[in-house]
Amino acid sequence: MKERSVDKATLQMLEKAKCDNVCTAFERSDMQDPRCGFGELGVCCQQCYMGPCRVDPFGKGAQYGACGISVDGIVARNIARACAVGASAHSDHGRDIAHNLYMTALGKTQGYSIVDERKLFVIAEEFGIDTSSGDTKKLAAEVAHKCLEQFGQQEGEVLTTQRAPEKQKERWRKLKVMPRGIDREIVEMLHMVHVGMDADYKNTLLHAIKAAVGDGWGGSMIATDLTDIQFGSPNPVRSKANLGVLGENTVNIVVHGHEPTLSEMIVKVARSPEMKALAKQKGAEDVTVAGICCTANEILMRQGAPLAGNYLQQELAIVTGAVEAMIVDVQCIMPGLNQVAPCYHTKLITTSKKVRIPGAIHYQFEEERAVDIAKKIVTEAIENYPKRDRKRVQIPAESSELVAGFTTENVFYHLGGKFRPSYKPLNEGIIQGRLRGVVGVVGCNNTKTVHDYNHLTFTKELLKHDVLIVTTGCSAGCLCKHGLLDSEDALQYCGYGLREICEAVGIPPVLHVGSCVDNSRILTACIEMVKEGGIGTDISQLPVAGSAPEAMSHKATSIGLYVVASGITTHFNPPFQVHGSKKVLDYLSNEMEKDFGANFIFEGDPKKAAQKIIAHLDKKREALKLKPMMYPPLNGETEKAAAKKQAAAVAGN
Ligand code: NFS
Repeated sequence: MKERSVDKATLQMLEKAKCDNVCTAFERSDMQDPRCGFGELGVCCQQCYMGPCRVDPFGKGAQYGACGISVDGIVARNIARACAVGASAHSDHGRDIAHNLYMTALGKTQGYSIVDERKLFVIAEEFGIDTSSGDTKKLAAEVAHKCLEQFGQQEGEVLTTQRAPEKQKERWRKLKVMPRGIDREIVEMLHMVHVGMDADYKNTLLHAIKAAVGDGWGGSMIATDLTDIQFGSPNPVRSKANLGVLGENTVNIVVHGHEPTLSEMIVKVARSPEMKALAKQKGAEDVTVAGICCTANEILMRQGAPLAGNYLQQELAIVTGAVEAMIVDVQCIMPGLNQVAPCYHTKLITTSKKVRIPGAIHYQFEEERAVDIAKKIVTEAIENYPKRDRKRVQIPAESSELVAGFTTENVFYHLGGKFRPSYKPLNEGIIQGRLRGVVGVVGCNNTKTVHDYNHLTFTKELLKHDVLIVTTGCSAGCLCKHGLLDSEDALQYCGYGLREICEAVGIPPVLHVGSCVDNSRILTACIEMVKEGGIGTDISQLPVAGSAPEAMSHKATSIGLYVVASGITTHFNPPFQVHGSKKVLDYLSNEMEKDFGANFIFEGDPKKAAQKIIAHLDKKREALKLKPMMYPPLNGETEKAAAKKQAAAVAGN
């Protein structure tokens, strides 16, 4: 049988699914094999009803679509459309958060407050808003309004892009990829991929980048900042991850999706004495609220709520037979949940007007009635508890300890005084050769790779080579589950230099910085590294890189494009459907470096990918004339042998 996952809990639940006669994404994906080769190469065009057209990749048959579009145009347009869809999803999330904050400031929501006033003031000042009144609500309204304006802005530059280092901005202006407004660039992108529009692959790709920059430095950045303001900036917090966090004797509520507005409220309501009492009345010991996908990351970062699993585990959480309700909002929600939930007692509840699933119960979320709706949902889950069929319950034992909750502001906070984080320990570590660099490992799961294998293998390889990891999204979910966010346990995987830094600063070697919109924290952390000095005057000079080793969603396309356009070389796998066009492939994997100082690495083998990223970091170190690495990489030896080698290396230094 095909290898499915490296996660024991996942394998156990896949076995159970088989016994229970439940079909999951793993089997549905198999049923799609063999995949269409034209589609895989990106050479199938469906932009008009003369199509679908496809180009013969072997150069024998048709070389153009019916309208005359070339293969390069087709491949670029497909990527650009995917990017526009992904950027719109992230940015619409940002808009909803801004709307919630605005309504809260006007006193029109139920149960919300403004938690991080300090960040509100910092951002208000950055936006040039007069803060002298000290009136939190007034300032929140102005900040939220300013952010909402960025979506529809027609001219100028998106406000938050101004945070980028000068060189980066100059580059974007020169290439005309500086976004004017967040929505504006997405709409223009969609216009450009209409039949009979842009046929120049490079022009198409550059506009896709413009829309993507509007996402990363606009919509996503706004989502992060305003979520921090409204729900509180995260702080290091201990929790647990994997399906083992579900309770044998507790009411289990799984929240899944992305926007924290409803899930924050569900956590709050579920922890209330009223709901705990109701749970006891129904025979349960307590109520457990655990998350899947990025909702998990949001409530983990701020509330310490446990993470039940990542993208490919959403159906498997239900297969445990122990979930009373799965509540979903937006994005990455498999429609297949409605085939799995009826096999058990689980209630599937949709809450967004943008997401309805046939067969699911729909309780539409409205911020004006947020507490009431959350109470209704939690009550419904608790009342479902007596219907749990004990004979069909099997909860995997797996759950790992972790520390999450890192941000650009707090990661080196205690070293830099109360108001200013200092990136000195990080930059110094890199300069002295203790740390090779920093790599962001992010993104989804994909049935085309063995679940979690790429995230884990890639990350472990980098840790051995003294690379500090920052993580978000379902990648973070994976790394949490496998103990890499445990500040003590994870050190066994680290090279000596990285280990020293982690021990001195008191952080795990893999820093969880949040959900996928929080990739914006990785950008702002890079700004701080540039500001601190000594390792380059532009992000593209820093010894940093990115990777999405199991990418799946169109949001990942947008993320990949804005990260590379920000000067961060990025490994992306499975690759964009790009291999049908040599020119598009060459632009993304080589030429982009001339324009943006970074490029894509499309590599399927996670070990080889890690080696390529290490070579990239070393190239950056060399260009900066940094000292050679202080210690040799950890080479699969035991901890004792490693300690010996470390001592020898220190003695020889
Ligand atoms: Ni990111 Fe989050 Fe996960 Fe992928 Fe989906 S949850 S926004 S898209 S699958 S990491």
